[in-house]
Amino acid sequence: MDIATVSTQPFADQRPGTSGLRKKVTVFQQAHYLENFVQAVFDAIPDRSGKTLVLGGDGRYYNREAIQIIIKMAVANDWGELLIGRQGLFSTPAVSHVIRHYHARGGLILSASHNPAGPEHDFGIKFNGENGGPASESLTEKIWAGSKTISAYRIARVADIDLDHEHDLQIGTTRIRIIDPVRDYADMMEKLFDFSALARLLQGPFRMRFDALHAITGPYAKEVFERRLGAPAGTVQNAVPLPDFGGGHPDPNLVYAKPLADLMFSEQAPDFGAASDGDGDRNMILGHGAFVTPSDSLAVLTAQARCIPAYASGLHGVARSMPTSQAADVVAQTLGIEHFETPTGWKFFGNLLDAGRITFCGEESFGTGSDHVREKDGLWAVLAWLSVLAHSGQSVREILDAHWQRFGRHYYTRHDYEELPSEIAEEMLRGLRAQMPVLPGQLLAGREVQTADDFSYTDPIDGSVSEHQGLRVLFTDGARLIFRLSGTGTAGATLRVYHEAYERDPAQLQRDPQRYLAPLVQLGKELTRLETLSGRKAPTVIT
Ligand code: G16
Repeated sequence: MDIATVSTQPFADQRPGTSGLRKKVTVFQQAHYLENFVQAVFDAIPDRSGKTLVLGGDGRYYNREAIQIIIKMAVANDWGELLIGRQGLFSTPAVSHVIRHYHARGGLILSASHNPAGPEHDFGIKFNGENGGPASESLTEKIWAGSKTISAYRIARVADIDLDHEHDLQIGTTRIRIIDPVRDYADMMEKLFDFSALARLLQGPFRMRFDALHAITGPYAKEVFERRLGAPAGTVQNAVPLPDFGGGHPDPNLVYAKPLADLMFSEQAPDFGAASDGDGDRNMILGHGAFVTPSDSLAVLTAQARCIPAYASGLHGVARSMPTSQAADVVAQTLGIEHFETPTGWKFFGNLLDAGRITFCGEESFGTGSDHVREKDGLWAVLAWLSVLAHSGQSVREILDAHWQRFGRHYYTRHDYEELPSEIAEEMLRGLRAQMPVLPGQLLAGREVQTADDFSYTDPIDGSVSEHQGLRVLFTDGARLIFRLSGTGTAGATLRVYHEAYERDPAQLQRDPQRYLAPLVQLGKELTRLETLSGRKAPTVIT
């Protein structure tokens, strides 16, 4: 077999962000760009020889081309076996499961998550390790360092392989298996949840709508909800993954999944609505006239875990990312289990999950999951909610109301300002940071500031420290105002401002979050001099 060593030059922009390397497709299409990054990943895993690598993506534009390149590079870099999803498809949680199930050394996931797809839009790649989770901070740094000094990559000069049928083949010393991307994952769901109870629910008068947004969860949701659980045909909408996601933005929130949101707030609403994102790890949960914030979703599932067979014996603990509301903490304190606050990024949950310190974890960015894999898992969250509904016989609205009555409500909203010039976004944060020493003790937006800091995290398992994870203004009444720049955008800078306030008064639990939080929203704009510096009067997206 002809293995070529190709000379190359480093690219300066291959530092992975919150979740791998995400760039415009046109950036990835530059000669050697993908190859350099893949070689940097392989070089960071010196023990790869003879081991198994899982490979697949969310089906977006450039998925197939990238997979063919990676196959040839994996062969040239001594991988012993490749497990590839048929048609090059895998959801992110399915890759995490397949890595664990087949004891692979890791996996490469091709996705830019919820970002739009197509020749003018986004592509991405990330490496997950043998625990099934995103590469650690230290491995990520190693990959980045390698990308800055790379001078050559290795690639086998062989023909493209057939990705469309399940089959096995051998190239050199590498065995290649094209496998069903759905079966193993669906089997796992069947073990975690009571499928008989869920089938009774979905085959009765109960109606649900799942919107796959033309992205990867379509085949998974069809298999789980319609085929295995017997929900009526049509329960899953937009179920065929398209290379451009149908021209949409597969981000399951009230803005980008608007048709579903409109349906759920209409007279014709089914009992339950849900959506997932481009690569299947995010989720949005809706009831008739009810939207469950991701922070509340984590708290409700933590409180109701006994409704799900796999978790009926109790949870070890729960973790949330720092900007996620503190709703789950209140539940954990009541249940007497540990709770943790990590930086943004699923990778930070990995050590806690591996050490058995937590069972559930979640993020405000529409991510919820458990120790069954090491990624957030959209369909898992939907099945978890269905389990709660089936067990309680209550509606989503009733469950939320009862939860707030018992634990209080954490009003919450995130405002995103997308595609800001980077220097303007940096200036806003610099200005805020400069004021922080004098904020404690001040009365702002009717609340007293307790502390103001830049969040730093010490991993309780390995002691590693991650600094500069977001600016926080914390108030004495538990309210919080948080500012950070997104690590997943591909154009300019995205400023995220997170607003949260805790309400215990039973008469104040049904307020509109935007109105309730308006003083904090205004304060956030003032502290960053947002309008003056950016000229923006309103956020691009509110979640
Ligand atoms: C990724 C990470 C999440 C993170 C989210 C938003 O999600 O896996 O942990 O919360 O990005 O990150 P940021 O606020 O930096 O944009 P996904 O679904 O995009 O892979």
